[in-house]
Amino acid sequence: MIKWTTVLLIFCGIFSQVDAQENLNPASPGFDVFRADIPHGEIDTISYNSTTVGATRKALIYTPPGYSADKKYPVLYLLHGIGGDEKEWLNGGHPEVILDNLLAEKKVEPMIVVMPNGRAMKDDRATGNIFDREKVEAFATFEKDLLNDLIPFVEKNFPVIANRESRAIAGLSMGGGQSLNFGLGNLDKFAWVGGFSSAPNTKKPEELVPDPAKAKEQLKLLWLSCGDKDGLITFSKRTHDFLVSNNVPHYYIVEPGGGHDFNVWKSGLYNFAQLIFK
Ligand code: FER
Repeated sequence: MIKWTTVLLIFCGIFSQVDAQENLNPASPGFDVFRADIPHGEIDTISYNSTTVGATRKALIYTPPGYSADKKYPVLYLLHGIGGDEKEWLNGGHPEVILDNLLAEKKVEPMIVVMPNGRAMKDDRATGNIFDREKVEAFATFEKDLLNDLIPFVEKNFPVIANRESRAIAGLSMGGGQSLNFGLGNLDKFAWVGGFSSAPNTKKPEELVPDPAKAKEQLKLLWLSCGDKDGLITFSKRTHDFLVSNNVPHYYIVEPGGGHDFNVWKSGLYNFAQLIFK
């Protein structure tokens, strides 16, 4: 199963890539299985003061094996979906396993991964009706929390390289929409942008990429992926079509048989992580 998905992924990757960027690496079987024989990173909880929300907010942070305050790291901001919170990636996707494994094979740069809560409101738990208007709006408000509160906190308290080439943003579903909206809307802040199964919160292409020439010049990577059985694929497809028409290089990976689930999101992270910060 994994093998066929991998083979198809590579073909999709090669043929959907506009302009020359490196081809995808196949997902080795076991890419998401914990290995006891390699060094492991750490997951911690951080708390930061959000002037945007007027509250102390929590995020998870992954520091890679060999982490040292004497080194400097790039940072990936990794965002969750509508039913999730800062723990969704950890519980559902185990990014620490995927990244530890990739690092052991020297396939990624050592990086810090920050997993915030993208529902920027006082009660940011995924309880009650997760589709409530104010909860959905809080996913848009998170742009301010991220740019004005969380990123400055991370850059003050961790040994990170604070420039656009060393900042990436990616996410799943609502977090995919946020990543495209915030990443493409703030090209001075992010050079690496990825949306996995991006949700209806994704801005319309003309708003998302108002200046295709500038996006082309500034972006180091733009990644869109989605399962072909995912009802939300129209949001990735329309973005892809616009990018093709406007000559903005990007990956558009359609996963055969893929649903709206962590199989697609883990393989998205696996491939995206290997392309960034290089
Ligand atoms: C919607 C359908 C799906 C929507 C959001 C989602 C805001 C998000 C799904 C997810 O994050 O998994 O109509 O509207």
